[in-house]
Amino acid sequence: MMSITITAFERSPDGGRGLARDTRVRWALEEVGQPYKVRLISFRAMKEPAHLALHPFGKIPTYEEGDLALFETGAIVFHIAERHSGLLPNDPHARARAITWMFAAVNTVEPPILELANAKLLEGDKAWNKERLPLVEERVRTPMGQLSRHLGDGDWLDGAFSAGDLMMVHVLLRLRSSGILDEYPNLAAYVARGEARPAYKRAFAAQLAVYKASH
Ligand SMILES: N[C@@H](CCC(=O)N[C@@H](CS)C(=O)NCC(=O)O)C(=O)O
Repeated sequence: MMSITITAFERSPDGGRGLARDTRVRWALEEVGQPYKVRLISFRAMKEPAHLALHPFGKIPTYEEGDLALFETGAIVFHIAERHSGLLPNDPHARARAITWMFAAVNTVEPPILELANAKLLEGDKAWNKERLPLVEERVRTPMGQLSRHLGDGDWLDGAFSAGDLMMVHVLLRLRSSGILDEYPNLAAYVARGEARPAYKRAFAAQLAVYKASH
C-alpha cells in the first residue's frame, strides 16, 4: 500500500471543532486502519497553482496516494471505503444503499446546512438577513425531519455503520451550534454515536492538535 497524504488547513477557522472537511477523511482512514500524512496549507497557498493542480477549486482536503490525486470528500471516502474493509457492506444491495446515503449526505443534507452556516457567518450584517434566516432554517428543518423519521430508533441509517453514516454524521455536526440538531433527539443521539467511535476520536484529536499548535 502506497503512503497516503491529505491536505488540511494550517489554521482552521472552526475553533478546533473538527468541522473542516479533512476530519471526515481522517475518520475514514482511522476506521480502516490506514496511516496517513498531513500537509498543512495556508489560505493563500490553497489558491496557488501547485494546490490548484491537486484541487481545481482551491480547497481542502486533497488526497494523494502514489500518482493518484483526488479531491471532494465524497469521492475520497468512497475510494477509501472501496479499497479497505470496514466502511461498506459486502452484500451488493446493502453496498449500493450505503453509497446512496453518502450521496444523500453531500447532495441533499449538506447544502442547506452550509447555506445556514454561510447566512450566519458571512451575511449576518446584511439588512435582509433577519428576514431571510427563518427561510434558510426551514430549508434545513425539512430534510432533518425526514431524516429523523427515517432513522427512527435505529443506530445507523441502514443496518451496520457504513461510509454513509460517516459522511452523514460529519455533515450534521456543523448544525450543532445552531441548536437545530438538538430539535431532533434521535439525530443528536446518532451524531453522538458517531463521535463515540474510537476512529472518530482519533481523527478529532489529530485535527485538534493541529488547531492548538496554530493558535
Ligand atoms: N465539496 C467539497 C468542499 C470542500 C470545501 O469547501 N473545503 C473547505 C474547508 S471545509 C475549504 O477549503 N474552504 C476554503 C476556501 O474555500 O477557500 C468537499 O467535500 O471536499
